[in-house]
Amino acid sequence: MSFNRRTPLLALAAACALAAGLPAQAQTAMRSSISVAQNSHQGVGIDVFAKEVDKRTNGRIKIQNFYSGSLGGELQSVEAVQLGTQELTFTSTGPVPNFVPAARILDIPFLFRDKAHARAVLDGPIGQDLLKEFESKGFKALAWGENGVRHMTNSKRAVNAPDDLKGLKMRTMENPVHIAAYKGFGIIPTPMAFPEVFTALQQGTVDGQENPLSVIMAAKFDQVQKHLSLTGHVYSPAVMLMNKASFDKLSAADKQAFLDAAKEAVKANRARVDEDDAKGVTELRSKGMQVIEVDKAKFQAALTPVYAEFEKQFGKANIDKIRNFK
Ligand code: EAX
Repeated sequence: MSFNRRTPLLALAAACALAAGLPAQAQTAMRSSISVAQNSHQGVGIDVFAKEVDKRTNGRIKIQNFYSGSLGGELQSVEAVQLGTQELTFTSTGPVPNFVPAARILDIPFLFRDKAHARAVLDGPIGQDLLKEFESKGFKALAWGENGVRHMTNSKRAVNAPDDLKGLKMRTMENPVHIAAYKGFGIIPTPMAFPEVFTALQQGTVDGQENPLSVIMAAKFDQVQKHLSLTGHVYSPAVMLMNKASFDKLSAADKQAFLDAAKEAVKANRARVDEDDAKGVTELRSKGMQVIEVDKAKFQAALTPVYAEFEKQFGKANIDKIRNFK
């Protein structure tokens, strides 16, 4: 048998096993996806995950990764994982409240001081308890990862202060907490799946959007957006989701392998977010974006009425528990 790139993986594995005098081992194939490009903080996450699962299961479980929303946007992917038509996905919490309402609290703007604070909450008891909330909805949530700190871009005008946002038509995620909050800025929110955003910006269907530097770079939004305001208005968690039935079918050792692989994936994912944040402004400026440092406290103050509403909805004590977490 001669091998080339078209040789099916299974045939290859069987041939290797035969050559080694071993019985061919059954292989399981699974699929995972992200909505952004492979060369990104999320791409590195799922690539490391697939590699670690392969290694830790001695090649018995192969994960095929799909990038750039080729299996659909995040809402669609989460739905597919819930149904089991796709085993895994790595998604921002954008669409998550539609499936697991308990996780909504994490999407409140200005909830976390910075990434370190967010990571500590997610890795601590609050975050770990929230991961368990996914189980009754058909998911095994393997780990919290990170999408990053979101900033605003648009091609209408320089946004220096909250008032400049009034009347801007901005694409938002399909996330009820973001939508409610951004109305408080005077923005006209237009929820839309991520794979449609580039074209919507290009064609002027919306004036702007908001995303972490990692996403702005990976999606090349600099090509269709002029102004970037470093509003840092909300932390965007990500979560590695698996279909619950697929996870339950695994042996105890393989379950542990998946959980350990997810930990490695998150390390790589967060490290890449830090890297992107460190170089993002310079890179996006060099690509022609006008980058504006803003007084974040003013943007936070603009949301005071919305915050009063959130405190009623989520319970002030629950919000404070996260804000004051050390
Ligand atoms: O998860 O939809 C979004 O804006 C997300 O930030 C993006 O797809 C990466």
